[in-house]
Amino acid sequence: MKVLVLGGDGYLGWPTALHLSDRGHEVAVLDNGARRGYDDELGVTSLVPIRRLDERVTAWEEVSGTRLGVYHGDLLDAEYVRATLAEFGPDAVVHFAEQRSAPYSMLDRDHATYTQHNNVVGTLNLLYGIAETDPDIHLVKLGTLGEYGTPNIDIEEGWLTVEHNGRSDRVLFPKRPGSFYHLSKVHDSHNIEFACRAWDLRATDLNQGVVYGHHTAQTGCDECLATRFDYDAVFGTVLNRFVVQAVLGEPLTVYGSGGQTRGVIDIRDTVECVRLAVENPAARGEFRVFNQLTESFSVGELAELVVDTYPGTIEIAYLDNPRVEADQHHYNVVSTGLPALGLQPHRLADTLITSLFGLVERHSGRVDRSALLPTVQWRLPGR
Ligand code: NAD
Ligand code: USQ
Repeated sequence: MKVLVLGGDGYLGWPTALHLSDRGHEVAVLDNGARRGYDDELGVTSLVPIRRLDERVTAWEEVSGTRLGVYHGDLLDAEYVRATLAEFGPDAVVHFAEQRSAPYSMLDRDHATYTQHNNVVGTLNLLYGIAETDPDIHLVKLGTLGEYGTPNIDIEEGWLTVEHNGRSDRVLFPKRPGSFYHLSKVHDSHNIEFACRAWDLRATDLNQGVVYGHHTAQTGCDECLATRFDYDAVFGTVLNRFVVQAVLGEPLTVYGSGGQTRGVIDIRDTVECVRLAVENPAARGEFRVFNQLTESFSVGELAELVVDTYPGTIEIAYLDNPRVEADQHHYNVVSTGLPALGLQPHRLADTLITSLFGLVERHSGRVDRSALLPTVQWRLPGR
């Protein structure tokens, strides 16, 4: 298949492009470099050094004998999006190309509006581009589990059958997310569902949990193929941060009581889930939703797991929660679609032991300790 990976220079987009290429698909990546720009803006950098996109592509060609297509461009440029789709002619578009940090979106008004504009308008441009060039293209869109929030009922796979006043309907699962970033994903989901209904497009929304890990079978082939690994309080995800804190002997920063529970997934399972979705497309007119997680843990349990597995003494610091989120709640997520397609998950405890501690130890000299503590507050100052 021909697959265009949007956001193909990012943490997940790059390994996914390699995974799909390794499976024999003809792959091109598109990126506007925004993620490298956030590093400059925030004064932080990936723990693991990463190469420029063109260097990565050359390294993959040397390793695999396969050349990826490269498009340097912005989803906010609608004509560019349409022309790229027309030129490359993909069977599937995998869409990772969004601002993906919740704290970044909560920095201030400018960052909230940037996030929603970038994500929602970029996805709208893509929907129009697909509808105008080839409505048969399968859109595989990265959503997020956090779209649902933490409702006091089980979280179904995208849709919910509701009975009300003696009548019944199948509706999109009600959403109550916890940041302007997560809200941008909700808006995307509604826009995509409408485009499937109105224009007969085909789409899969992958509501993914928090990703951890670094190596995949392909990125591990050569250091030039490494993907980024963020540990700072704005872009670092919780488990990756705890591993860095453990190796540096810093206390693990649990926000609040640590009872907040999240679905998580190993990066190797992320790339495999995307492959499964691409190779088993949604039907025309179908808005298909998969909940993409393999295990669930409370933040406190994640911290305890790191304490128990790291060969050294580690403290846990329970910080006042800078976010507005429930830390005692029901959490039971239905996830049957991806296992039904054949997903064989990796387990967290094995990943920690076998790769993450060693990875961080090798690069610990690059850590900026001042970037570890959270500074972004969800509540407005003085309120
Ligand atoms: P990332 O920031 O590392 O990668 C996103 C890439 O998209 C970056 O390279 C960036 O430059 C590019 N991009 C952003 N806006 C663009 C635009 N307008 N035009 C072109 N390119 C643009 O993020 P990631 O961690 O790889 O996440 C990828 C996707 O997966 C995101 O949509 C995110 O919401 C979703 N997701 C991530 C996680 C996680 O834990 N990392 C979990 C669930 C869902
Ligand atoms: N947390 C801590 N300590 C930390 C960092 C985080 O206790 O040092 C807590 C947060 O309060 C939150 C949980 O850990 O309750 C997860 O936080 P996170 O920063 O790892 O993840 P989140 O902000 O939810 O965002 C990440 C990705 C995002 C993706 C999302 C999946 O950055 O792109 O959409 O995970 S989900 O959470 O399922 O929506």
